[in-house]
Amino acid sequence: MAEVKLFRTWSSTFALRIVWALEVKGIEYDMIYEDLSNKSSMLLQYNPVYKKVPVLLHKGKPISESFVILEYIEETWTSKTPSLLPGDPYQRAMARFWAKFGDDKILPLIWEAFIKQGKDQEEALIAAHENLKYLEVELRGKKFLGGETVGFADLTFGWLANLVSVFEEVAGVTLIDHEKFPLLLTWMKNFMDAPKIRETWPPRDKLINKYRALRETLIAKEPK
Ligand SMILES: N[C@@H](CCC(=O)N[C@@H](CS)C(=O)NCC(=O)O)C(=O)O
Repeated sequence: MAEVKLFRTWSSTFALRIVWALEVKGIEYDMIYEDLSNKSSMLLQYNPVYKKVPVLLHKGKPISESFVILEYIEETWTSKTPSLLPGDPYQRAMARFWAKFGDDKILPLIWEAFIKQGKDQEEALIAAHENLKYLEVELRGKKFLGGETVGFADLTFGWLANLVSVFEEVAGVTLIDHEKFPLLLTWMKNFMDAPKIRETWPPRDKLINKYRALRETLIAKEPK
């Protein structure tokens, strides 16, 4: 039995955070692909609280929630480089702060802007842009949020680098404007070009089909 197993789906960006961390650090692992419409008894056993992917199984012990798993990887494989978190406690706190900010204040708004139409979509976009401005400022003078190499916060924002253009194509709107967010756009490119990132993304046409179907379903359910 492999020492490390990752329960994921083909498209979960939360699970991709863990794929990237394991890949950039060169930690060997097996992947177990879940079908979330028919969750395996193993997933339910290992993550009874949330019943979600990702779950990392290390020496038979399960860990869930992507931020928690990233920290576990960092603390367990201490000799594996690059470090995801900096040595300085304040900088570590900042990396965690930006990661949490992304999941609390950016991800839900970009999602809303993707699945809504008309006024609701416009409002979500305005709110998303207000928050993205903080990220734009944070990226001044930096290649990655983690400095010269991809770090904890970069991995948690990784979904932006690829999914934004998928969402833009499906919804037919510009989510991230090149003029307003030049540093963020450069970060997206740097992230995609970083070792192990591009090749681990699911195929674009498959993502387009998945998110097109999902958006159509969600819009059809909206009250008219
Ligand atoms: N906060 C969780 C979110 C994980 C999550 O939402 N996973 C989704 C797939 S992208 C899932 O497993 N959903 C199954 C469900 O909600 O039943 C994390 O960071 O790991």
